[in-house]
Amino acid sequence: MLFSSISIGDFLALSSLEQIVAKMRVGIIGQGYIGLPLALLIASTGIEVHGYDINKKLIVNLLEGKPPFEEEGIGNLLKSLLGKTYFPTSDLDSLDRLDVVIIAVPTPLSESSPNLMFLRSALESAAKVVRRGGTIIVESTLPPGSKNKIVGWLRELGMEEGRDYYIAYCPERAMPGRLLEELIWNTRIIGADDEEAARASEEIYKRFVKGEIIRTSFSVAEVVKLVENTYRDVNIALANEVARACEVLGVDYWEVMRLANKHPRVNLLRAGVGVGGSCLTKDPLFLYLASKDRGYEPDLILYARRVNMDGPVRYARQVHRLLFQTKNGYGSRKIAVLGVTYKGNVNDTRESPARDFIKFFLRHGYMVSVFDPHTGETFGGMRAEDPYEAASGADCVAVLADHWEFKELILDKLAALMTDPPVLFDGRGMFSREDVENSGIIYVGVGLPHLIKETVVDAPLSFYPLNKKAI
Ligand code: SAJ
Repeated sequence: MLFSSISIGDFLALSSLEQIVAKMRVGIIGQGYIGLPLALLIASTGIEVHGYDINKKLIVNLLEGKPPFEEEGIGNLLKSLLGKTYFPTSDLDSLDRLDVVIIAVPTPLSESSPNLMFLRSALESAAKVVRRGGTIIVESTLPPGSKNKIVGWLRELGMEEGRDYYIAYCPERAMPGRLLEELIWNTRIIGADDEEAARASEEIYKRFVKGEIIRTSFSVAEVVKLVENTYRDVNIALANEVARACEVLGVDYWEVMRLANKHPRVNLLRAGVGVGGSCLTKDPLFLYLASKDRGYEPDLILYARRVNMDGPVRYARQVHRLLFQTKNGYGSRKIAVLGVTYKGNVNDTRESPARDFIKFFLRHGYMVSVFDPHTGETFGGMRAEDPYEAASGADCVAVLADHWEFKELILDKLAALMTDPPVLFDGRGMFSREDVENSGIIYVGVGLPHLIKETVVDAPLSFYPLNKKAI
């Protein structure tokens, strides 16, 4: 029987399958960006959910009703379910005989290969707490061909697939900033090679997923997950390449994008200073590396990654050259960076392009002041309390994340605070040229015509006379 931890007595006492499912006990290993929202959504359907994480501080905060990140709806859901159906814990020994254990831990890329260390240790934990014949569901992103590895690791612990446990791969596909909404509404892929694993997974997801639920094999699900982010990364790289072409052609990419997208089969994405986040920066490489290992090198994927990775240093160097040109070498050597998260309206700074952009300027003796309304991270720059404090005395304000708050910037006020002539670098195509130029600011940025004269292409990186006060 599917949920054999329920006794016959319980079974008879329950009047409907609904209640049987509600009696299930689920454990989720990893209470981060995916594990926590997922745990709360499942708990909101009446199922008992144990959210396990090795990070004790995170669990202490969750027990106090404090989520570790900013995401709409999570705080309220946590407060309403805590201690009722949702139980955070860092004590694995307090858990046992769970019907389903879901794994949502990071699978990063370390030194050009997928690092499955956290996954392996999560599987070892899952093996201890799943009931015999229960199901382990992996939500973490996997490189293709992971199932054999997983089954092999569990075999080393004396567990046989189909006897001691069943396994499914149901990759998460939700975007930070819209996690709850996307976990509910996106199509959910269930990758399982046997009926038991597919059925147990479906029982869980169908309780809160309002999108389609589609079954496929474990290995197809692995590639589907990777190809989604590869598709996005390659398309952003195309936007970035076209934007760079526009810059040297003296044409505005944003107008090109708007007009080209009037074509019914064209959808150019937004160009930007770089691509960050924990997913697009590694998933395409998982796909590339797995294919390369088996004899085919999908070079387009690698090239797109390279284009998206070059952005921060490429644009930092351009800003430096422009300042060399516009300030005749006598600027304040201070840059203000607004927005350091990997994208707008989130507080996540993982793999953010802002990091390399800021490091470039720090390395070359600039003072970098940073303001971000969503995070205290500065990547080594000096934290400012508001955008005007950051801009005060700066040669250039660089906007790197498209937070809504930056739409409200008072450009005249910024201009008055900066060295002359003030420069705004728009890394996300956020502002209107007219508004910026009407405030007397030199407007440069991704996809905007180059203003750098050929003669300053080789602007020395340590050109400015060192201004000790500014450093
Ligand atoms: N970006 C651009 N131009 C665009 C869109 C995004 O430069 O037009 C940049 C963003 O600024 C950011 C990066 O790309 O730096 C990634 O942002 P994102 O919003 O495209 O994606 P993520 O990483 O937040 O979430 C992605 C999503 N994948 C797809 O949309 C295909 C999400 O659905 C996945 O679940 C998630 O990765 C994941 O966990 O894999």
